[in-house]
Amino acid sequence: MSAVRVEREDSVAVLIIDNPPVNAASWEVRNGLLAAVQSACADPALRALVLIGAGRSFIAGADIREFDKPLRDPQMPAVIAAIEACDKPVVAAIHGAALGGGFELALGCDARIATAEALVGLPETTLGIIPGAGGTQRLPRLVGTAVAIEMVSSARRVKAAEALRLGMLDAVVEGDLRAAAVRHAREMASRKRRLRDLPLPEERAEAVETAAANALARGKGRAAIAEAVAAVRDSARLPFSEALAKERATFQRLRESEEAAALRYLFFAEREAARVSGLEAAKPRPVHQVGVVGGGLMGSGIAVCFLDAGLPVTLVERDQGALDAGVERIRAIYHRGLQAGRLSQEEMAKRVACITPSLSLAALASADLVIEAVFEDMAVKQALFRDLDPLLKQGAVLASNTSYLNLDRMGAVTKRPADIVGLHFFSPAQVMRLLEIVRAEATAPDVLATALAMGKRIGKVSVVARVGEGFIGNRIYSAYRFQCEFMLEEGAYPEEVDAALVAFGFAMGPFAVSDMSGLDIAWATRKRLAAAADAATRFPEVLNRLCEKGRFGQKAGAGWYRYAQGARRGAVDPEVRAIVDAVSREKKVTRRVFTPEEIQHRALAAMVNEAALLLREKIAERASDVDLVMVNGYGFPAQRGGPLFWASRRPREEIAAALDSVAAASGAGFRRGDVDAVLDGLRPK
Ligand code: 3H9
Repeated sequence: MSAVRVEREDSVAVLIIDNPPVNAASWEVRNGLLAAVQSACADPALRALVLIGAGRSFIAGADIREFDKPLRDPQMPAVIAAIEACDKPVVAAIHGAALGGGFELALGCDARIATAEALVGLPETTLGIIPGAGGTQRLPRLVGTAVAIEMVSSARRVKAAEALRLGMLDAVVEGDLRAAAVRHAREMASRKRRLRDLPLPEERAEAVETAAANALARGKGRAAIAEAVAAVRDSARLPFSEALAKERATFQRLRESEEAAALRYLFFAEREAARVSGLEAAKPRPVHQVGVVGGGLMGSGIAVCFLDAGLPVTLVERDQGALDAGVERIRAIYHRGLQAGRLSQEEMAKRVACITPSLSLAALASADLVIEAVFEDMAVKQALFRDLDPLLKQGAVLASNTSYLNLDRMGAVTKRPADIVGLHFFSPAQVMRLLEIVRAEATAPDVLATALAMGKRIGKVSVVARVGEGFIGNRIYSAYRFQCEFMLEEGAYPEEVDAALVAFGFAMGPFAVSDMSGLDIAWATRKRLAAAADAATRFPEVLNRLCEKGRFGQKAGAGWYRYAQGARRGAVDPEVRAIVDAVSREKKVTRRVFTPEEIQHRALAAMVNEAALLLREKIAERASDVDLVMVNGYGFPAQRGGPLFWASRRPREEIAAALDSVAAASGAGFRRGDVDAVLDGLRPK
């Protein structure tokens, strides 16, 4: 079947784009559109055209799967040129998504009308590219340069009501979109309204400068943002055709970049992660009410995730003080949103009204999903599960937010181990995109399916892991941390390691992160692990020495760095250097200088090796799941695609050499993963 078919309504041709599931603008779509537009334009019996999508959207954008190879003609700009050359008005009828090339096609039409639930926007920068079919030139002619800069650089998806207010749409309609579009097309008679012919709206130069400066500050280090800002600004600096050609050339250049390849990989990795083996026939259980036990930082953030998705939340705490503090934390989160203009007073009141605070676990009797976010201790969690078991209704899903502990042991104290699942949120839960869903031995398929459906509903990137110390993320992060600390013993200093990893693209280095989260937690975990480990396993030493001196990080005013009262940025501390030097001496290591590149390769190779082990142990299902976890939960730079994607783009010998150094530093207990086999699966064919 053709991707574009034409139906006639008297003198109006309706071009229906039909390329399930989201009408991506593949070659078939572009080719079909071009032929249909040209033929309708040449038909003297026709007076106007309507473009509309079949299924659930208009056009979700270019077909990203085509981006790894040179694009085949006709391209979207040729389709738009044909629409502009046609002397009959063309109306875009938008429902669902009109994003990227889809919205650019709509901008190439003479009018845009949409349903109230439609979403429009130019999200290209999230894929490391800029719009390539005139979006950066036509959008400013409707909304002004400042707003266009904000939209293109933030990749924001705009709801119909706002799009109408801003002038991106001509009308928002209730009821039958197609009928309304045909009517609109008829009413246009033969009037054309090409956006390329419109002047840019008047605006203050200052507003444009501010928008550009904000966009560049937020998009620091991301090539696509700077290019997108420059392209939008060209709309005021260059003749239309020249700016259009320049935009296209930039789009093509960026499309071929490593950064764009990495971001495309992550786009598909997110969708792939939802396909979990063994769930083919599983149907999620309905969830209408959620319970959260524990109103601390984590619990309150988790509650906000569900409140934001329109689900009522019962929040349970042990005593009135803690309960009040939990509710207050939720209010504070919303208050910050209110101040930043992210939500209205009315919306805030509505969400807060959906919280039911309670001091009794019995208040969770009607909840469909209960998540515990209490102290990270097996005995505490088991006691809670024991108490909850007889109170929850049959079929309720009981989730733990544990980040390390063995979920099988938690489930074992209940009569409903099949209903137990891990929902590991990252702090702050309402902000971080990652959700590690942990599948215990006994977790029922429909319980796992429920967790995945919930993850999607609250807008998280969900990745399923099996039970194992630290699941996917914390286990890899811990291997990385160990390696960074081994490098200290061999000659590096914390600030050198941090600087090298920030230069790689991490927002913060591992030691700055450790100071922020607190060294005492890692210390306790290591003591527990060391007690169970064999003699061959090597543990780094410096952290222990710091903790023995009470240097627990920022909260203590000292950790890997020294902190002035209330400061969040630490200063290099000679005492830390002295401790590091002393540990090297005790271990009889001759200290040597590390280059930033060597630090990066060692630290990342440790991640890669641990990932290969996780895949062998089947704790992670696929390589791209691991990359998703590290990018969305641990600050790994998205433009590098994740540790495994990054390594798959480096020379084999380089990775092998880095792995040898990791092995040498890690001692006799080191286990090597099948790194090459894993990377082979990711290397470009
Ligand atoms: C662009 O347009 C550049 C231009 O400027 C260049 C000049 C023309 N391509 O997300 P879902 C697949 S760049 C190929 O689960 P939802 C997706 O992989 C593009 N495939 O559904 C999945 O496949 P599968 C700018 C695509 O309802 C299936 O469709 N546009 C594309 O949760 C369902 O997807 C964007 O960045 C695509 N463009 O969300 C928008 N899009 O079933 C990207 C989706 O095999 N898309 N697929 O796993 C989205 O944001 C969401 O898909 C959307 C629907 C909101 C539309």
